[in-house]
Amino acid sequence: MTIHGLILIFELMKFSTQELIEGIRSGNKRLIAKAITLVESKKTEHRIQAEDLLKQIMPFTGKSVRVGITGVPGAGKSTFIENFGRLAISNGKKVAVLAIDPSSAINKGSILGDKTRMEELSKEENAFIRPSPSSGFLGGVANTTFETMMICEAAGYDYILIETVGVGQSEVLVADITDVFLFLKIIGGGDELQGIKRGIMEMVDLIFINKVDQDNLQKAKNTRLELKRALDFIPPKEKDWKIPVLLGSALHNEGLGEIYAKIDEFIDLKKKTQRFEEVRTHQAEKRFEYWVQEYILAMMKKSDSVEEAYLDHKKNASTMVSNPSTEAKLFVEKFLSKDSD
Ligand SMILES: Nc1nc2c(ncn2[C@@H]2O[C@H](COP(=O)(O)OP(=O)(O)OP(=O)(O)O)[C@@H](O)[C@H]2O)c(=O)[nH]1
Ligand SMILES: [Mg+2]
Repeated sequence: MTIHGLILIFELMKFSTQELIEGIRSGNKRLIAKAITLVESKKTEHRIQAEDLLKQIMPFTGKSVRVGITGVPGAGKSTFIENFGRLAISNGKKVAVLAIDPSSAINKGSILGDKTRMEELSKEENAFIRPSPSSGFLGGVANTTFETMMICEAAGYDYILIETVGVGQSEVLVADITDVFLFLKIIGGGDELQGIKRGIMEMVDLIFINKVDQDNLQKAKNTRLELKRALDFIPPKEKDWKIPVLLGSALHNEGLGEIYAKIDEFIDLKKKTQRFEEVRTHQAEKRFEYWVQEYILAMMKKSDSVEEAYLDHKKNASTMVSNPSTEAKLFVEKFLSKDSD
């Protein structure tokens, strides 16, 4: 075991589940951070404690507004979160900031710490920022972020702001754990570069064109017009909600009040139409289904012969000896079909 691993175990052993829960409930940031470290750990004994802790805090979760924020690198997501977070705090709210970074799972090391510095926000008593990268596989990253979010909710945070970091799957993962999905766009750069693919547009609830000032106001308005035209071809995600395209500057604190009001309006609408609960239920079911598959596979692979067969079938699929779906079916049927027992 590495020194870091030993320190982690020692650090976590110092706190009982009950102490951590009391710490979370009383808003003790040090203990909140410890609890998050616990749910992030992959060690079996930590996992057992984490699951016990999560079970006990579940009744206190669910009351926050979960906001996902996406946009190309440099679009201003962190700057937006810093100033939006401060605005929410000035309105009497508590704000937690998390990041989801599937690329750190793939490349291991991550520069997430740098990317989520948010100096002003971090000084606020009513803000909690968790920059630590999640490691593991793609679904696991989203799961860790979800469990971290549960801890923040039990600690009484009203807004959970989740920044997508890295490219690829992060939008889908964030959309699957949030209530409102905000897309930060910058002028120019071309639609392809800005990831305005249909897939992303279908997930978006609000668009903020960032870095708008007097010099580029006209260009920003043109961009808005183009976006609105593009949106006309996208089937509406929520009935009665026309995706707002707002202009402003995250850095200079312009337009953030409008976004704040729009998020409120959107959440109100979703609650009124029962969509709020409906979507959260669907998200939870999807997570459950995902984990059923993960655990079945993990349990099965505990047997050497199954692991061996798994690798054989996987190889047939990866070397294109056979169709991947066929190989998966053959593998599962070998061990789970009725005649195998
Ligand atoms: N002029 C101007 N600059 C901005 C604005 N918002 C952000 N920036 C600048 O744009 C740069 C990138 O901002 P970040 O907030 O780090 O962007 P990000 O989207 O979080 O970037 P990644 O985390 O790397 O994906 C920084 O230098 C910001 O100061 C704005 O409204 N106007
Ligand atoms: Mg950032």
